[in-house]
Amino acid sequence: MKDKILLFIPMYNCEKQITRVLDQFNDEVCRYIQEIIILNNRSTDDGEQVVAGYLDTHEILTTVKLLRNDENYGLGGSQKLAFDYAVKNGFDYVIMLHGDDQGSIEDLIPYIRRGIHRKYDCLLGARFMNGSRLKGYSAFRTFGNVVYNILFSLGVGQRVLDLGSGLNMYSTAMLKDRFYIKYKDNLMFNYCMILGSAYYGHNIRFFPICWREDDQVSNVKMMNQAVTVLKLLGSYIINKKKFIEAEHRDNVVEAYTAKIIAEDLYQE
Ligand SMILES: Nc1nc2c(ncn2[C@@H]2O[C@H](COP(=O)(O)OP(=O)(O)O)[C@@H](O)[C@H]2O)c(=O)[nH]1
Ligand SMILES: [Mg+2]
Repeated sequence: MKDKILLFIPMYNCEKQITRVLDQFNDEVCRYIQEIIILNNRSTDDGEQVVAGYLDTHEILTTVKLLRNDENYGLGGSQKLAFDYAVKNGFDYVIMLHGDDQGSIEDLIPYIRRGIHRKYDCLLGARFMNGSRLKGYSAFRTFGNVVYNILFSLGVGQRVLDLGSGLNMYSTAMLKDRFYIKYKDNLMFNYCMILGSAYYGHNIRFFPICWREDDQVSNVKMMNQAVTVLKLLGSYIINKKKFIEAEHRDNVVEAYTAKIIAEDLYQE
């Protein structure tokens, strides 16, 4: 039976890049994806109008919905919202592709075509492994990432090849108990996911991706984040159970909710 796959695009202030991301959904890619949701995390630019205009003028051969978060929940909060949506609507898998056009869905399609996703709890895009292609990343930044991957690998006792790229695929079976709900809502959500997955023994497969930085603006404050991430890893190593049970959010959100702004339903 065909898998039901949701793809979500977290969007925050990337009006310049979002149409390039949507252009990636050609007919071949759409064969594997039942629905795309674009989650506008309350952008302050015109991203939402750009997406609505795109949907009016382009035909994408799958259902596409544009949603607006009721509050800015951060990137992690947006992921939680999308995970809930996937579970609630009976999807088997959920894919995240960042809205600022740094990665390509094409890197994942061959794995889906060959059914490799069914053998793992999650497929995580990796920017720093054999076969990955980086464009516009400084040597310093690459080095820093590789060092962190090594530290995390040592900390969790298994190989970690990326702490959080913008292209991942999860089985909803892994997500349905919402083990991640208390993890950070910001850009550090995926670091927590890696630690959580190691704790629960999820079956992770990293796959090489291409990742580009041309006209994107990263919101990662590198030095600040580097220290926070180390503390996160440290607290996990010191007491894993405590880390897993702890509340990591600065601001506890009761429910992550969004409204539908536009939808294009597709009937096969
Ligand atoms: N920074 C940031 N990005 C968000 C948020 N919500 C969704 N995103 C999206 O998450 C992705 C990653 O953010 P970005 O700042 O580019 O981080 P980086 O590419 O990992 O350095 C982009 O596609 C953003 O559009 C948010 O609240 N803050
Ligand atoms: Mg980015």
